[in-house]
Amino acid sequence: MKERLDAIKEQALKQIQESLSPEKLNEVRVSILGKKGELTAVLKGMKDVAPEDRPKVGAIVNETRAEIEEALAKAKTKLESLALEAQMKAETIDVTLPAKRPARGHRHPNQIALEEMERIFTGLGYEVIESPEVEKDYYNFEALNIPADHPAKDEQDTFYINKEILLRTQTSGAQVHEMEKGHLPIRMICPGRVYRSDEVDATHSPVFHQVEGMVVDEKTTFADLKGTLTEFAKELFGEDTKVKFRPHHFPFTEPSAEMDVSCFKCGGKGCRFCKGEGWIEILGCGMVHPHVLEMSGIDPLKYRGFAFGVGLERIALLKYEIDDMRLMYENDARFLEQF
Ligand code: 2NM
Repeated sequence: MKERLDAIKEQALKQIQESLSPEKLNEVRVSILGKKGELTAVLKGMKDVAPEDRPKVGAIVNETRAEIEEALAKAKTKLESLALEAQMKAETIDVTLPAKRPARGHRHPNQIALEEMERIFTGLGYEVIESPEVEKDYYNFEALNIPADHPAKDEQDTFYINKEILLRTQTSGAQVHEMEKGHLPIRMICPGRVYRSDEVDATHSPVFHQVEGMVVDEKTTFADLKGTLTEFAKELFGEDTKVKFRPHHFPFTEPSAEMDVSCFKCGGKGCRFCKGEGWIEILGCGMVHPHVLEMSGIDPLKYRGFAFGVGLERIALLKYEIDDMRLMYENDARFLEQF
C-alpha cells in the first residue's frame, strides 16, 4: 500500500512540475484527486483494509493527499504570478513616449494665396465682398462697357444658362452691384470662382478664381493705383520687388495697364522661371471708365476710381512654384500635404 501511494505521489509531483498552464494543472488534479482519480480509488479501497491497519493506512493516505494538494497549490500560485507578469509586460504603457500626431488637413495653395491677399487689402482698409457666380449678362458684360460684339462675349468663352443669365467670367459684377448701392467712397476686393469655356491644360481651367478690386472716391488718381498695387506686390513677393506698368486695353478701364513684377527667383536678371524676361506679369488694372461709373449711377465728373483683376491660381502657381494648374484641382493628398 505504502509503495503504491509513494508511486502515486511521485508521479503526481512530476506531472505537477511539468504543468505549464492552469488548465493542465487542473487536469492533473482531477486525474489524481477527482471522483475517478487515482488517490480517490485508493481511498475507496480502504474498506478492504483490515480494521486494525486502517488508522495507519489512513494517516499515510491523508499525508500523501496533503502533500499533493500543497504541491498543486504552490504550482497554481506560481503559474498565476507568471501569467500576471507576462500580462503586465505585454500591456505596459510608457507614458513618457510622445503621442501619435493626429492627421491634420492642409490649406489649399489657392486658399493660402487668397488669405494673404485679403490680409494685405484689409490692412489697407478694403472690404472683402462676395457676389453671385450666376449672374445677369448685364452685370458681367454690359455694365462693364463690354459691347455685344466684343470677342469676350463669344458663346465659346462664356457658359450661358439662357439668353440673359450666365456663369460669371469675371467677378466684376460685384463692383457694379457695389457702385449701384451708391455708398461712397468704395474700397473693396471681390474674390471668387469664375467660369470660361476653356480647354484644360497646364495654365487653363474652365473654372478658376479671380480677385478683383476697386476704389471709387473723389480724388482717386492713377498715382493711387500705382502706389497701392506697388505696395501689394512688395507685400506679396517681398520688399525688393520692383514693378512695371505696361499700357494695355480693357473695355472697362481707361487708361488701362498690365503690371509686371521683377522675377522673385532671379531678381530681374532673367532665368528659367521668368523665361529669361526678368519680369512676370501678375495683373491687369486701370482707371474705371467714366461710362462704367455713369451706368451705375455715379457722377464721373465728381468721382473717379481705379480697379484691378488678379488670377488667384496664377499667383499661387508662381508663389509656390507649381508648374501645372491641374494639380490644383485633383485633390491628390501627396500634393496638398506640401502646403
Ligand atoms: C481687370 C483689369 C482691369 C475691373 C474693372 C472693374 C470695374 F467694375 F470697376 F469696372 N472691375 N474690375 C478690372 C480692371 C479688372 O481684370 C484683369
